[in-house]
Amino acid sequence: MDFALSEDHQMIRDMAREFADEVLAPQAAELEKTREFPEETLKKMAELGLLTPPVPEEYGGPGLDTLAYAIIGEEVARGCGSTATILGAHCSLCCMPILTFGTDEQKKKYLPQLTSAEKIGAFGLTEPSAGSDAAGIRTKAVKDGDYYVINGHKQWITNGHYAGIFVILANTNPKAGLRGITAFILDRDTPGFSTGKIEETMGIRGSAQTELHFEDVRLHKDQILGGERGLGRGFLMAMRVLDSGRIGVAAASVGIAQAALEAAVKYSKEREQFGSALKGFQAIQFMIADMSTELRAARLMTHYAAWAKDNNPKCTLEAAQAKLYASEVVGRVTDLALQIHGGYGYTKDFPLERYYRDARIKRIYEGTNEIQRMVIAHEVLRRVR
Ligand code: COS
Repeated sequence: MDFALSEDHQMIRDMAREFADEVLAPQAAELEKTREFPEETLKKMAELGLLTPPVPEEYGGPGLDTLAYAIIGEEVARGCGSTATILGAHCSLCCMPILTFGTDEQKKKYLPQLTSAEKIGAFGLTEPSAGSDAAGIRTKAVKDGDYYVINGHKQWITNGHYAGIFVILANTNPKAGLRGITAFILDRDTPGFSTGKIEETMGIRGSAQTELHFEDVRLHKDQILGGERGLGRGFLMAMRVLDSGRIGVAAASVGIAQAALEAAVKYSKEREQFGSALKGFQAIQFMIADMSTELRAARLMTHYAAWAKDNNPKCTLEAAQAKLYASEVVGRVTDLALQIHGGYGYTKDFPLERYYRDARIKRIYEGTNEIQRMVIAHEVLRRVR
């Protein structure tokens, strides 16, 4: 068993790290202050292959494996938590369903626009009545000849305000339960489609979560993800998409935790109290020891889940465990790093309070940690005899 990253993976990490240090970290505080969408940054990321790592070259992506995507996700989040959230919604939740389930025509039409950042992607599942209960979707798609007429609302949709391409879920057959849910691809300029207010969130404020509204939106049957064979398969597609998306959440958690640990170590060497640098106090050393140990475990679990995704047909258990653990670790690590900074950590003069706020969403989105525990228990009870 070799735990070392391959030369290729190291090169990818170094390139992503340099980009995060030079471009993302310096603008992270300003990005959440202005809440201006970082269009230029995303274009640069697209040029470097950082925006859609797993999309094959034939569609304009770099065609990397899931481990490379996790490494990139970590480095991006280490620089800027908001940009990592934008990346996850664009790549994991919009590109990946199109790549995994789309017809050849859909892939050829939509993926090049997404890999080049000509258009940004979003994923519309969550509704007032459907969050943890993903099958509770009320947005309806009623067949009318070759078209489906869509009415309903979505909420908390990351990138929704700026995206040009959406993968959305709607109910095509309410009597069929979760087998009546269908995924569609929607172009932003489709008549009847609009977006609502941007949420005032606690963290990841450089990204935007928005409402989506559908009023008699007519989508041709060719817009069903996967074509007519995709009819009624939307719930299962969403579950698969979320499985791999959760590896991205784990990676971003590791990235924010890494940034917090580095800041705490640096500060502990600079700050003096009682005539000595903080790093000399055992109370501080124990905090650093715990942060570093948990961070290593979270990174290993994330890399393992990425490996599982590339090597097994199903990575539900590995992804849920990585997401659950890494998102809890980033909560503890940012809390301790802030504590080491004392009052300074509580101010906007240091990035700690932003790391702390950005970390909190990780236990909530792409499936709350309570849902992860349900998924994990279900898989363990199924697998262990
Ligand atoms: N991969 C493939 N199939 C899956 C799956 C997965 N990860 N998870 C569930 N399924 C299948 C099940 O095998 C089952 O199929 P059968 O009916 O053939 O047995 C079907 O889907 C229904 O599964 P289940 O009965 O477990 O569905 P539930 O409605 O009870 O809910 C959970 C399942 C809770 C796991 C699901 O609703 C979920 O993940 N919710 C969280 C959604 C979420 O992350 N929301 C955040 C917003 S999206 S960014």
